[in-house]
Amino acid sequence: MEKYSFLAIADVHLGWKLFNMPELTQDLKDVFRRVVDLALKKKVNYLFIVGDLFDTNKPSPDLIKFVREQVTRLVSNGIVVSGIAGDHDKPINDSAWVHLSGVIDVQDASNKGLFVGYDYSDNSQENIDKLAALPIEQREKAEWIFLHGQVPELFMFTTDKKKLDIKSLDIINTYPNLKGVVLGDIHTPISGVITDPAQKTTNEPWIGYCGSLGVIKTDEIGTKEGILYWDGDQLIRLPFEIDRKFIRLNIADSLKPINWVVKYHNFFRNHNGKKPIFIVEYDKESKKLLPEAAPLYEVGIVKTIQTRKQIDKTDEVINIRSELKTNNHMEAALKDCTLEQDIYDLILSTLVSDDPKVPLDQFKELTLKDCQ
Ligand SMILES: [Mn+2]
Repeated sequence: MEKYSFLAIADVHLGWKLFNMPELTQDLKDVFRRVVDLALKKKVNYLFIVGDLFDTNKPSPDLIKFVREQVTRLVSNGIVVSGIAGDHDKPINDSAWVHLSGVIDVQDASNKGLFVGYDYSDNSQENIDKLAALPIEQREKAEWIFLHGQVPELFMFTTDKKKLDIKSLDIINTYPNLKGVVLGDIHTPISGVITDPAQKTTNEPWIGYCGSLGVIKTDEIGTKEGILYWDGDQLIRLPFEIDRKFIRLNIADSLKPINWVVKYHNFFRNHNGKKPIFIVEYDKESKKLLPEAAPLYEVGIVKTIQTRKQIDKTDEVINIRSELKTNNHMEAALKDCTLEQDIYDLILSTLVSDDPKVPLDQFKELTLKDCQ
């Protein structure tokens, strides 16, 4: 069979406004444009997008236009652009913006049946069932599976609706020619191989996450490993540096600010004119030192973040957005970022209440009583 090559990406989250900074929203578009540049340069046959290209399933017309333009750049050069929707840009009434922007279904990417993949579904078992129910002659042709969700063997904290029970598929026996399962959703590029200790097999398919390419959350700084690239023989990661520098500093143990300026004042010259982002962390005790960060505003964009000391752990930044998925996560996130019990109670009851007005009215009543 003729060889083919592809790039695979996921979790670009176009439209996401980290820290509400327009510069960072633009950065994500730059990331996608540079992926397209790379696909053209490598002359790959396919670009696969494994979900969450958009941050929401209602992207702005401007973003849709942008993606269409980039897809056209590839298609007019003979590159097939294919992929699936993720949980962020999941289909509404069976149609997802990623496809309406010109990204074709995975099943349609090859007429040889090489690729199988399904849009994210809030009932992820549905997609596993589809893979299990595929006729044997189609399973035998499949070389790559694309899915968006959470594989417990790779990621401990799965949520039920995203859980992908790949294990139940007995991939080695039921997809005999599979080279890999390419995943989206987890932003860290975790990967492994599918093995069956009970039997000797020569085929041990790869399984893993593309990983996000830009910075969607602050804990993604410095975790990038590049873009998945199948060159026809092997799967590797092509280096892909983000062109904006993110620098995390702790106000309590950092260098004197004057040194920061000396150290960083040249940064934007080397990063496409993009000012570095300084994430300045502080906690309850070191908050008073914050004014010392003032010189940083001259050389970059500064974002201050309060952290909380944890026993046996280094400081951890709590990202509320990613935690606000379930009530349990919500409680954990809230506990870590609210200092007062009554504020915690108020926010939590407002967030989980069907009618937020009720707890707010109660709170109003209570505080007015206290003030009298
Ligand atoms: Mn996702």
